[in-house]
Amino acid sequence: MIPTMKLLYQTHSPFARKALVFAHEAGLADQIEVIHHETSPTLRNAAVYAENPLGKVPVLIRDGGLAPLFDSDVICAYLDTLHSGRRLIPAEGEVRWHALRVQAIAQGLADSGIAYRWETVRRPVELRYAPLAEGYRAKLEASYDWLETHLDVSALPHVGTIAVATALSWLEFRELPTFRRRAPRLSGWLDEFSHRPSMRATPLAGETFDGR
Ligand SMILES: N[C@@H](CCC(=O)N[C@@H](CS)C(=O)NCC(=O)O)C(=O)O
Repeated sequence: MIPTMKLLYQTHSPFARKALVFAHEAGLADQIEVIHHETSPTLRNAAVYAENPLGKVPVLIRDGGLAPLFDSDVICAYLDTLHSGRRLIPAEGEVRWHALRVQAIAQGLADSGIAYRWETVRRPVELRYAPLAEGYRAKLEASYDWLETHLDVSALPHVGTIAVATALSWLEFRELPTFRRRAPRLSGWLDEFSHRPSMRATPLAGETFDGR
């Protein structure tokens, strides 16, 4: 199939991978050309800014002059309208609110992990603020505990579990505070989920460039 969409992507972005795993799970991956971009708030990527004023990936570029879509939540919601299979974002009922709440936790995990990395490795040493790093560590750990209790580990994949799997695997890839010891049920679920073809097709790789 000739791709009709382009995904501005990054091989080490949890958010970009979430959108691409979602596309695989929805059976749409062959309609998407994936284009790697490096992004950082300290190193402007003009091609990404041209499509998204936040300068962030992922961005979905659609054929026919339709507006580019961002962020990963919006891209997933759009992709879910393009296939005739089981909805990956449940349309109604408590399952919908559960999936969206789990997605929100996953977004927060990735955001907190990025913030933690700024305070521990990305900023110049003299600008790092340890109490802020500890504050983000607390958010990560509380979210691991929440997922250990609340994640529907036996459910079929949905936007929330896709987002959690891509966030957790990125946190582990970057060697951020671990969930393994405090959340064994979550760990077992992630190991299982990571065998899915959608996860195997989208390995994490690469370093962040902040321009220094
Ligand atoms: N809420 C956005 C977050 C996207 C995001 O933070 N992407 C990172 C890569 S992991 C980025 O491009 N950052 C560049 C920047 O902050 O300027 C989403 O879900 O897509």
